[in-house]
Amino acid sequence: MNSKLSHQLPVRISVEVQEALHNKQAVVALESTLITHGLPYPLNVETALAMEAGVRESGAVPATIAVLKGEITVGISAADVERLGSMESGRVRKCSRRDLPIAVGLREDAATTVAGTMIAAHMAGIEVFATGGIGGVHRGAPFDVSADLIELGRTPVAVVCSGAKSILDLPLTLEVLETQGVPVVGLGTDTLPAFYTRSSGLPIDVRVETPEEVALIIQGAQRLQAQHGILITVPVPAADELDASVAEAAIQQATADAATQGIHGKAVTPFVLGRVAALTGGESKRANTSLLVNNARTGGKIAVALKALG
Ligand code: PSU
Ligand code: MN
Repeated sequence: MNSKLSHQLPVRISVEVQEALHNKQAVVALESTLITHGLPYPLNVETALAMEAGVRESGAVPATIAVLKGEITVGISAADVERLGSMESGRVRKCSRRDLPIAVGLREDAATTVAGTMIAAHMAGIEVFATGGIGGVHRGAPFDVSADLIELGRTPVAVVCSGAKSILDLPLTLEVLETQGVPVVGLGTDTLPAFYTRSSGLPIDVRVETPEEVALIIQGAQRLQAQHGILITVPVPAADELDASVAEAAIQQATADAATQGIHGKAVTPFVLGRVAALTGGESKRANTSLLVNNARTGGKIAVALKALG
């Protein structure tokens, strides 16, 4: 039922996504680490499916990406979203660039991060990808730089997100994006959104007001044959924003807990996300799901506008 991208690449594209790409329809990639490591079950599955519906509302086709039995799969089924989402997160490999050969080689079921999803989206010919927050430079551990930032510097996909959680060092994260040559665009904002809250107060490269203007910037990169990504930031809808002091207190507590418990490497982000969710309860979940669905819808509008430019 799925068809292979080529005889060489271990990439499968669903029939719906293949047809959309073939017919030059707008397609939006969605990641799977937020399903396996970012949100608790069953909220993760509900949110992933609501994001797919959000992309469709804007007239685009969603392509949720994961590794299934060692094949990078672009456009996984709702049954696979449910299966991955209900697995214990410790049992699913979180795949950034360096993890993909392991998951593919050992024929694993695995989730793709922002970096992993960008790689797969680009292989499939998808130009726009929507998610919640990207990885960045960790607070107090400036050598822990997410591979997401490096991938943005080397893979031409536009990533729609609500900035990054302030579990990260946001000023250093912006510095690395600059070094990597990644434009940071604000759709309706002139500062970097801080995930739960609409603004970090940190200025970014440009503010635009419409998906059409974002599409023009993506087209600009394509005309330049740029080999890097673009970060499109969209603040959480105002009604669902978390109180900044509540978010900050939870983040400080969660970061301190990670340090005392000796959590490091790729386990840091999932640990801190889980602690923050536990400490802030329902409010953070509402902000989180609201911005995810809003970003999916916005990604759909941008992808449609990009196709309209021809
Ligand atoms: N930030 C969030 N939610 C998430 C992630 C980040 O608010 O689910 C996930 C994304 O998949 C991202 C990854 O690519 O964590 C970054 O992990 P690391 O810091 O290990 O690079
Ligand atoms: Mn990290």
